[in-house]
This record gives sequence, structure tokens and C-alpha cells, in this order.
Amino acid sequence: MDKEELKRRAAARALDEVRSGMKLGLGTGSTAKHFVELLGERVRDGLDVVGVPTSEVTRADAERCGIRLTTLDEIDRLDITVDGADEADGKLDLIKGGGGALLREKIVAAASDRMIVIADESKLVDTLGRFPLPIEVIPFGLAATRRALQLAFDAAGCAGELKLRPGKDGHAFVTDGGHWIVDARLGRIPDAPRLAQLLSAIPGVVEHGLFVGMASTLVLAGATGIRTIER
Ligand code: ABF
Repeated sequence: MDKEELKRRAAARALDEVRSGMKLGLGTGSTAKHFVELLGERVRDGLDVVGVPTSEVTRADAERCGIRLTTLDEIDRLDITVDGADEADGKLDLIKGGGGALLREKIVAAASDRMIVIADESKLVDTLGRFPLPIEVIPFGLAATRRALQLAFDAAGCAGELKLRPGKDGHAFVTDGGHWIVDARLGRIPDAPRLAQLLSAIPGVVEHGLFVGMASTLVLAGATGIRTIER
């Protein structure tokens, strides 16, 4: 089956959890975009929800779909965030940020009672790390931050090669928050909670793409159907 169809099915399954009156976090990426589009169809049929987008791209998509939007300054908690992932393991720990929106994604997920991750089955791995780990950094003092990152990888038992993510015209990719991203090719992350802790302690790191203990449900769409893993 076509991968886009699998992503749409996972998105449709997450939509089953949505009720009128809910406040929703709206994820970023191609799978989350399916959710936004399907949600927009339900809104046009009368579903009354309000959303907080996790990126400017998702904001534009949601507006185009007629979804009412708000901010985390105007409301307190969100009921559910629905978002994609680059990798997920069986404990529901994630690598996110391949799309560059990890900071807002983490802020929105942390303000949510539930985080539903939607993906096609290829995103499920035994051990995180095959997908390069995105780390959002402050441009100032980048070389010092890179040295601190290497020490963190050593301490967490990973060997890492860092690459500044390129953007357009040979410049660095700039996030919605005005920061840069370095992608760490680690291959295997034996202890994601430990690495997450070490990365969070580095001053030049704004946020990293390890989402540990945040997802409550993983919806995986495969050729044989949909399965969900609950925390
Ligand atoms: C967002 O979109 C990101 O955190 C993740 O990087 C990416 C997944 O994209 P896709 O659904 O296109 O594979 O959820």
C-alpha cells in the first residue's frame, strides 16, 4: 500500500479520539498534515475544536482547512496533541525534529494531557538512533556547543558525528524560533533518557529531538492494518 495512504489511515485513527470542545495540539510533518486535513473536514461538518499549531507551516495548513486556532498564552492545557515522529521505539520514546519543528512540538506536547503519535510502521525501531538526532542550538558559540555535545555522546555511550543542517542558498537552516539545527549521526542510542538529560544540560542547546516519556499512544499503520501501542 502507498505510504501516504498508510499515514492518512494512522491520522484517521487518531481523529477517532477527538470530541467537540477539545483543545488540540497540531503536529508538523507529512503525517500530521493528513491529520490537519481530516480534522478540517470534520470541522466543516460541525466539529467544534480549537488548535495550537507546532509550526508556521502547520499554522498555514490549519488556517486553510478552517480550523480555529489559539495559543498557549490564551489557554491553559491541551487535551490531545497529535503529531508524527521520525522514529519510535516500543517504550514510546521518540526521535523528532527531522522537519525542524522540534522546539514548538515539545512545548505543545508538554502542555497536553495526551500525545498521540501517528506514523507508518517503518518508523518503529528496536533502538533509537538510526535517524540522525536533531538538536536545536543557539548560533553563538557553536564550536563550544559542538564540543559539549561530543562529551555528552561519549558519556551516554554513543559515537556521534555532527552536521549543521543546511538551509537555502548555502546558509544554515533557521528554525521558527530563529535557531540552527545540528543533526547527530549516532547509529544507536543505548540509553535515550540518559542522553536526553545530558543534552538538556548544555547551555547552547535550546532543545533536542529526544521525546522521552511524552507520548501516550503510538498509532502505527501497516499493510496488514493499524495497531496502537499504549504507554
Ligand atoms: C514531525 O514531522 C517531526 O517531529 C518529525 O520530524 C516529522 C515526521 O515527519 P513525517 O510525518 O513527514 O515523516 O512530526
